[in-house]
Amino acid sequence: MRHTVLFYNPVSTSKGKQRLPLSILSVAAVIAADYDVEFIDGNLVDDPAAHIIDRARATKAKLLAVTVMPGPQLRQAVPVCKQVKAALPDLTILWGGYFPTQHQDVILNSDYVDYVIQGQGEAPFRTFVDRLHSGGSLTDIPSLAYRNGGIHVNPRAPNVPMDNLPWMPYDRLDVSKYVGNSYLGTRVLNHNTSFGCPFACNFCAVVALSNRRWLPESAQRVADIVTHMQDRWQINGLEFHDMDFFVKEGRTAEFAERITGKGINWWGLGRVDTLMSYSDDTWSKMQRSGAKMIFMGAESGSDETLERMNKGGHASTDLTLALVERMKHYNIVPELSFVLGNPPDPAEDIEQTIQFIRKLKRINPATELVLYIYTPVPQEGSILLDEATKLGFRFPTTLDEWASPEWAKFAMRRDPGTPWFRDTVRSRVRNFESVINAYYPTVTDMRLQGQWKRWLNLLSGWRYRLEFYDWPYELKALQRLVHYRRPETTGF
Ligand code: B12
Ligand code: SF4
Repeated sequence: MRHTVLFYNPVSTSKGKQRLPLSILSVAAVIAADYDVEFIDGNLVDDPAAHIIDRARATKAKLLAVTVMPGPQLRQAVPVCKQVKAALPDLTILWGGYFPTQHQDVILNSDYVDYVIQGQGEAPFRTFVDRLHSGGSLTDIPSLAYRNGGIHVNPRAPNVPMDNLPWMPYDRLDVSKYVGNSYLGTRVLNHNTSFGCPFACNFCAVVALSNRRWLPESAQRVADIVTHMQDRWQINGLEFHDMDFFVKEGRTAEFAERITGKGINWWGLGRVDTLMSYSDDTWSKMQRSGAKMIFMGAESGSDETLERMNKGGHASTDLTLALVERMKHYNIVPELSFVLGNPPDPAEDIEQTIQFIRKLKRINPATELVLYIYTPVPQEGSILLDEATKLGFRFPTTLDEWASPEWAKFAMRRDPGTPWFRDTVRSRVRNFESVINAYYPTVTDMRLQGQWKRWLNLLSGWRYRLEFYDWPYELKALQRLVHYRRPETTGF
């Protein structure tokens, strides 16, 4: 008899913008040949707890596997898992993903999550599922954290190369519900082609997950999957959700060659220094293959701050300026994220970055901006976290606290309420953002066309020139009127 395993992806985005839930699909992939797998997506159903309870009763499932990012996903996961556990105390609840990898203790101190798997999930998940259904010790599984008297955290399992893992089980969910419409095209899907990142920036949650390892799918396999997506769902746009798609130039160039001519526009995340080291030939191949926009962490307008962030590699502000200039020639839009308001002097940090962003926009006005506010992540040896701790910062000690609106805001990195971050500093960032986005309206907002762009640009011109950003109520009102979409509302 085949057992059923249930998977739950808590809500992560606004209605209509849902993406393929890659986190649960990738762990489901390794058991799909031997178990029935069912997905409940909080982005598609209004009452996920009721669905889970229904499906668990109908299928007699023994396991609910949940992926959890901090923020709104965590906010939904907490009450839903509580409700499910109260209704079905024998259903084992297992959490994996970014939040459980960083905060296992607070999770296991609750009485409704039974186990946590940390880091790359596939191999430990397979062992866990087999033992849960066929018997065997659950406590000596690598990467597992569990309660038994106290909280135990097992050493991590060795990472598995991506090409040794099965394709995601696309036939087990309705993929057509995830085909979206964006700047990239009218039929857009998403895929993940690698695990990890070789760097260790000390504000970044990826470090705890992958500990500086990067494991890629081969260019051939990526191209095969993309071709399958086009044959099966007629995609003309693709988002790559890797932490760093571009680590190996050879892989990027080969992939680009393989998909050239298919009419697929694509987007991915990378590093400024890596991309700057690519040859002109690779850039031309990327352009020909449909690369439209690349997301990169520029992080700061100060080299000293980049150093303190442990950005590593050859990261520098000069390199960022050179790259945005270079990308103009290939008609590929740079989408740059910044981490502002770093302790100990957030106001000074913000001013330096504002000046730097003005320079960037002068060089390449098409540059998209994503402005985050610094929030600490648990990381050993992080100078930023040490400074934050000295200034009174503490992580929540219960899941209920994590699920509160204040801590959800913290996770969204726009209005975090950290002890060093004052209201005046927050307004400075948001006012600057309103003015610069009005002065250089984004190309990714498909609703913001011709006339509106001109109006926003005209109205904001005097402010931008005089560097006067305070009280931009007229711009905010107009932006609301035309539903201005900040790039980071896509979540990266
Ligand atoms: C796609 C994505 C999104 C999507 C939604 C994803 C979804 N699940 O529906 C969108 C765009 C909506 C989004 C939104 C946000 N995101 Co986001 N997102 C990502 C991104 C780019 C990829 C995640 C992904 O799918 N990866 C591919 C899968 C296969 O990998 P994975 O999730 O790591 O899964 C592996 C393991 O983690 C583990 N695993 C994961 N889940 C499970 C579950 C079980 C049961 C098991 C056993 C194992 C397991 O096994 C998997 C396979 O090895 C990551 C960065 C990155 N590249 O990882 C950021 C990232 C996860 N997001 C992040 C953030 C901050 C956000 C936002 C808060 C941003 C914002 N300011 O608005 C929002 C809020 C989300 C919410 N509502 O809670 C941060 C998390 C930071 C942190 N402190 O942990 C990340 C790491 C980006 C970053 N570098 O800062 N995001
Ligand atoms: S910020 Fe980017 S480069 Fe730095 S560790 Fe995170 S994913 Fe890697």
